[in-house]
Amino acid sequence: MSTTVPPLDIANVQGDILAGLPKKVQHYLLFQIDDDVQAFRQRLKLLIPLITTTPQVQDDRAKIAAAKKAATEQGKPAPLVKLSGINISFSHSGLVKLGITDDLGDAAFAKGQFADSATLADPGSTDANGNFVPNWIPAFKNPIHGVVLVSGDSELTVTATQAIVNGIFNIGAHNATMHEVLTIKGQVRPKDEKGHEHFGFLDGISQPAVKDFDTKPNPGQETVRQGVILCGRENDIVAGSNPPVPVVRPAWALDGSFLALRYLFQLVPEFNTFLKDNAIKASGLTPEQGSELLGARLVGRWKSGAPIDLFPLQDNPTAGVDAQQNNKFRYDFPDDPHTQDRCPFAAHTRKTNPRADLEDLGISTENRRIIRRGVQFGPEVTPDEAKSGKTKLGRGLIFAAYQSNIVNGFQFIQQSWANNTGFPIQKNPIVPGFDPIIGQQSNLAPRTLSGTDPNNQGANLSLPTEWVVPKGGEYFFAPSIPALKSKFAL
Ligand code: N7H
Repeated sequence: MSTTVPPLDIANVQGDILAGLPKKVQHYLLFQIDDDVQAFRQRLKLLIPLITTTPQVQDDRAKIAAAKKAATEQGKPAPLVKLSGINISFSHSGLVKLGITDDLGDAAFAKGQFADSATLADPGSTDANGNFVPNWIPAFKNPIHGVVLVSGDSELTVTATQAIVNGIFNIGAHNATMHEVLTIKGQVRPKDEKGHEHFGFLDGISQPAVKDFDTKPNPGQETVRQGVILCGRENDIVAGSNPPVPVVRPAWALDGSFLALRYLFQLVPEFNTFLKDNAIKASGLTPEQGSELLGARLVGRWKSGAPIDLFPLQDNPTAGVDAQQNNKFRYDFPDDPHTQDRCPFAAHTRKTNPRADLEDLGISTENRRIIRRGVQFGPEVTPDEAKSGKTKLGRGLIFAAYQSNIVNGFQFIQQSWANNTGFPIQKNPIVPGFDPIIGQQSNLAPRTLSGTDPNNQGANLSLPTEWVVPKGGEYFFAPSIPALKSKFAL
């Protein structure tokens, strides 16, 4: 890619990346391109005007905010603003199918997530030919060429919008240009659980701010240079290069971003039973409070979103939802430098964004940051599941994260941080252990982590089950609008 790039025009960037498609419901239409590739490319041309760009998302968000404000002034509940969004991304096998052979400069993307599943330590086994096969559902074991994201305020809106997409590509008709491998249907959880993932924790609180786009970062929110998320921009660098070397990419990759998609099931009743059976015992804590505290120490935040580095013993729901407070921490309190008194080293948020644990060693985490979108799928836990402690219905998180480099971002976080018992580094003699939420081993052997009991930090807690179960995924590239026009469509 040329070293002189024009300033960022956000109208070129698909809306989900920097701004996040607003959604109550989101469908991920995973597709294969049919053999008449030219016909597909002609049809893609018709889709491009419907793709939601970043300024359009900003407009939609402004409409939602205005409706909310007007309703509050009238003492009414905020109405649902009818809107929908569309984005599209392609996998490496999709590019090959389209005859696009340029090397996009990302080894994980080129390999595809199925082949990468052993690196991620997804549970699985070795087949007769000595190849690792993850325990994924069949749909993800065959090539997926791309994904269309369709989002909106309701199932009705999204289904209607998806029908338009289906019509453009003639899906299901005799002259189809693509076919559906699987549509994963996600939806935000109901009522008070809105914004909370299925274990019950408020999610999506900590995102990096992007330089010159998110111009008013919240206290504690780190700003990353644009090239950490967008290909071809400042600080889009080769994995592990020091001094940093810009990645060589084709010119058309500018302002695209890689999407790591994961279909993650969650064993919620089993997780809750574990918290109940292993409640932290301390004077003044009821068993319920002890299990809430254990949950908070596994995640790094209370269910309300309040970070335990700031509120180690008691939840603070007001701070949990307050963007002025809920990221104002670095795991480096002066009275508590680099210990796990307040937060276990292996807590999910500390593993996946260790803040001062690395920065105080002079190691920047900027190129490890990802922007997480994604949404919950599946029903609420039924009374029967809650009573038996056994999952009977599938539910979880459609994890979707953007970055300019999967090797630097998602893959590194999963492999070298979450699954690495020695991370965060230099905590001798303490071995932090696995990220209890997403840390994994392909043989499903029990995992341990330290520091969960604030009164007995040397003790290791053994985790008998992996409560997050990967059942599929793929790496995609979300091209810029100009690239879609010039390189992908006819
Ligand atoms: Fe995580 N959870 O409910 O426990 N995550 N995550 N995640 N996650 C975060 O800070 C969760 C997953 C990150 O900057 C919160 O926004 C669950 C994967 C990163 O402080 C909660 C699943 C990867 C952060 C959860 C899951 C990550 C983060 C706190 C799977 C990457 C920001 C809310 C089902 C490999 C950390 C917040 C920071 C936060 C949960 C998956 C990464 C509650 C249930 C696969 C970078």
